[in-house]
Amino acid sequence: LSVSSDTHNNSFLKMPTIKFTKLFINGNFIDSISGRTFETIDPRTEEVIARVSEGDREDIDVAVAAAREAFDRGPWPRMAASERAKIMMKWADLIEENIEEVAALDTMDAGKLYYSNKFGEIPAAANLLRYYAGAADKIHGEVLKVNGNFHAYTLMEPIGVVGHIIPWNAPSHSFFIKVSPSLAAGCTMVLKPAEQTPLSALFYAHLAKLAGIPDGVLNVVPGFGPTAGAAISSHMEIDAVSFTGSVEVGREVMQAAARSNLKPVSLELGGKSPLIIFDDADIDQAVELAIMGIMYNKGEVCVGSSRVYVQEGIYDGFEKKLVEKAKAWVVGDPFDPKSQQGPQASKDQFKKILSYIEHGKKEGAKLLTGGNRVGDKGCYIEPTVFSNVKEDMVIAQEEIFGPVLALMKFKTIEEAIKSANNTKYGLAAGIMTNNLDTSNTMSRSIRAGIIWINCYFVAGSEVPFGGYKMSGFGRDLGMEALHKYLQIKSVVTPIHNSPW
Ligand code: TXE
Repeated sequence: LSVSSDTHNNSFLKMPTIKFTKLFINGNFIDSISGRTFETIDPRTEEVIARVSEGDREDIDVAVAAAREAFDRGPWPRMAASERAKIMMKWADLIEENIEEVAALDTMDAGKLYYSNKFGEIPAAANLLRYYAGAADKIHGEVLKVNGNFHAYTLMEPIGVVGHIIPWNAPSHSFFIKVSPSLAAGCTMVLKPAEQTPLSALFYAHLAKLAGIPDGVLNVVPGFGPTAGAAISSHMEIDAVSFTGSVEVGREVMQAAARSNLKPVSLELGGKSPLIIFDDADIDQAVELAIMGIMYNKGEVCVGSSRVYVQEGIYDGFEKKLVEKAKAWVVGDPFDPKSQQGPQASKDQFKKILSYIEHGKKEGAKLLTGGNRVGDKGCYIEPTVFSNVKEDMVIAQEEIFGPVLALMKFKTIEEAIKSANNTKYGLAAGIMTNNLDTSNTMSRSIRAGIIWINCYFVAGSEVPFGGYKMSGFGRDLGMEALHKYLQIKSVVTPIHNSPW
């Protein structure tokens, strides 16, 4: 393990002042009705960055009323789709003009690498706006020929007021994954960022106003899950909910939706994704992908390759190189360009990961490297690799959401398929082989929403993303995501004197 020498020395960057800490409702930044605020903490130092207004049920009511008004009577759903697109494009440009500030906010709030925010996640988030802006004026129904002297057509209408509940591991990307397609569809919305990472969402709200998004269309209400979050999923005036987070809360969101107005729900939940490396794979490339697959964003990635299966012929060589690579992985201040891994996003997540590591040791897995906290300040954890992991161990079954890799060996393709599917989750999987038959068989046999062959993490606005099994249902990204925010209306009418 390498520790960056510049840990906590941010002299090379100017920290942004925090400008937006209030609820954004109906185009204004306002205090919460209760007047309460909560702290958002910097996981590099465990110090308070800012106090943020705490939205609760009554603030969600006000935000929903604004979104309802903007949907029922406002210009957004009625505007020419190309006009909506223009405003979305302008918003995307403003994000890029302010990229350093917003990248720094996510680094301070979530411990994410600054340069990865600046050159990766946030440009990708801006491009989501552009992708869906391009789709806005291509949303249309069909004309249908029916029996008798009738014809029918379908209209694709926006579903209405949408509730978005998002997590803390990718605050910018998850914000735009939800907001962009729903805006393009003509919906209005209330979004609750995670309580750990409210800052970039509020900054984006400010930019939305500058871009010309009409008041009431986008409302951002920071707050806690059981209060503000639950108020969204149970609200009678919210027409659909899109959620990304844990399985436990996904279940609660679905129950609340069922008990209230039966609003449709889409859930993007966790994963325990396998990376399966066959004997014919290039070992160096495989090691590279295995490390990136789990250590990227300190393992706080729903598609992280937390289970790595290696075929027996190359296992020993792979294990040796993997451990060398994990030991050389640089943990340090996420503002430092030399750092490859910053702190976990919160103290709770940090503790959860360390307790899984202890569990792994007790279960009898062999700790090859890592396993400890780095330093005595901040939420830093060593890149950790376990071998001798058995399929039924907790560390092979539960989502750890940290830099912890479980390494396993397999002999045959049948065994690899069985192991890959031996989980309640089904979000992603990676396969490394040069054999076409092997990759075809594997990609069809694994029950997961995305399969990467000889690559990992490669995604884009265009590629639908979501889970099988308990990783949830519904798809974010791609044209597929638009359908979560649209309803089909069929219209049937007589047609007289039709020649055919
Ligand atoms: O998630 P929660 P947590 C997994 C990951 C992580 C674990 C716990 O394994 O370690 O979940 O993280 C809001 N009604 N993922 O506890 O609680 C909450 O305020 C409505 C995977 O942070 O699910 C936040 O905005 N909303 C994942 C959001 O739900 C509620 C990303 C997610 O928080 C609520 C994050 C309620 N009753 C965690 N309770 C992924 N799929 O990428 C909480 N929330």
